[in-house]
Amino acid sequence: MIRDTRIFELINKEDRRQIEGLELIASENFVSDQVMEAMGSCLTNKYAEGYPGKRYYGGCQFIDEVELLAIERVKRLFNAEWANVQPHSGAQANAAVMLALLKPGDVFMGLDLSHGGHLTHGSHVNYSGILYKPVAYKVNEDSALLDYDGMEEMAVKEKPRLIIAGGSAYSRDWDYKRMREIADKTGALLMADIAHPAGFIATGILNHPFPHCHIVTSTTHKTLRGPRGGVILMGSDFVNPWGLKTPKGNEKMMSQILDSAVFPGIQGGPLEHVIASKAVAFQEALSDSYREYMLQVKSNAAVMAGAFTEKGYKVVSGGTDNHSMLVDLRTKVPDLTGKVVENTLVKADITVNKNMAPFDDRSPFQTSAIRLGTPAITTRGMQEADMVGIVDLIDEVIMNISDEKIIAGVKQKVNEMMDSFPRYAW
Ligand code: DSN
Repeated sequence: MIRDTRIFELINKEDRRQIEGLELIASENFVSDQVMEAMGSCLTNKYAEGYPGKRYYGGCQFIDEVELLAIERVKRLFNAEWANVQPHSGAQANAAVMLALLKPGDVFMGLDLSHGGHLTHGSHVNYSGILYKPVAYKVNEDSALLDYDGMEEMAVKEKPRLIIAGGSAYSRDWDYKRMREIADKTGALLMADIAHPAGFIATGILNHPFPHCHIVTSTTHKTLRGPRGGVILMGSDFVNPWGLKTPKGNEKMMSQILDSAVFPGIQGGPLEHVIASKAVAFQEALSDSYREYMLQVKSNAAVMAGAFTEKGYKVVSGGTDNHSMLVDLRTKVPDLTGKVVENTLVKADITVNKNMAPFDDRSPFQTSAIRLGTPAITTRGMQEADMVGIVDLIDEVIMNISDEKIIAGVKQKVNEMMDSFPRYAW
């Protein structure tokens, strides 16, 4: 066989980029060797359409055990009564829930994308906004905190079938209890998309969506530190009190309706190598050391947000409860866009992403803010004192945005610093 040198050359380059750089994208992390090993295993060769014990292919005896282990572990991790570990991603998990709960044209509510929501929570360019009728609740203009009163008013008026809690750029905790009250008052179902704070929820550091949310979706690769993928979970609401039906018209348990929505509803064969890798990550997340890691992620983020504030930047909502923060550039450097800052930081081997600030006057392609997070650098062993140095380096780049010499100097400092923090040190 001819070795595909080109692809492996590119993989090696990406490997170096990850090792030498400062990874501050809030949704990224570094998996353990065993998570990686399971993902790169022979399980990728196996077709297993269906569910354990009910497959459309022979030879699934070991695959079944793997999937059952993943289900059992994730249920334990989140105190769930039911789980589906097959969604290929968080977007797929959300698509399956919507297919199960909504009919085309049904109204649902999610957090406005430009206020920290997610594409799959009703963006007009996403299936969620194309097939269904989204209405978006927002954050308060002054505090940048969720406006629960506004959400309630909107729910009473719009009568959504589904309300989604969760987002991609909201650094505060969620009041699931209040949202369930709103959902109950207006006859809606409540789903939490915990893709970002999943690790905090699993370890009891932030509010738990159960028993308040009917359904929970998550990715497995952000704070949870597993392979790229998604899950759907349910607490004790799986008995289908709403009379929802499968596409064949059968009224079944919610768990059966959601299973059918994942397969055959929106997916074919599950990625069993990824499911095995998820199982490994869930086991790791059940350990005491993972809880210590999550506490360090939170503490690092708080110190980083404080350091940005010290330097005269506006941190949206004044800080963070979780692993992420939005830095609004308009107070300190009003002429610089998130796009320019993101691109310039890349030259210094510092990776962040441009992000809209709530009530942003710039487009999503330019933006007035950058989003940063601490999960990946905490996995590399960085602590509070390192956060102050990182903010100094970011500020040096931003304040010298056109000075290639200074930016090259920062890159060298970043590379030297990261040399002391091995990627797989744990
Ligand atoms: N969840 C998004 C992020 O936070 O980066 C990607 O979909």
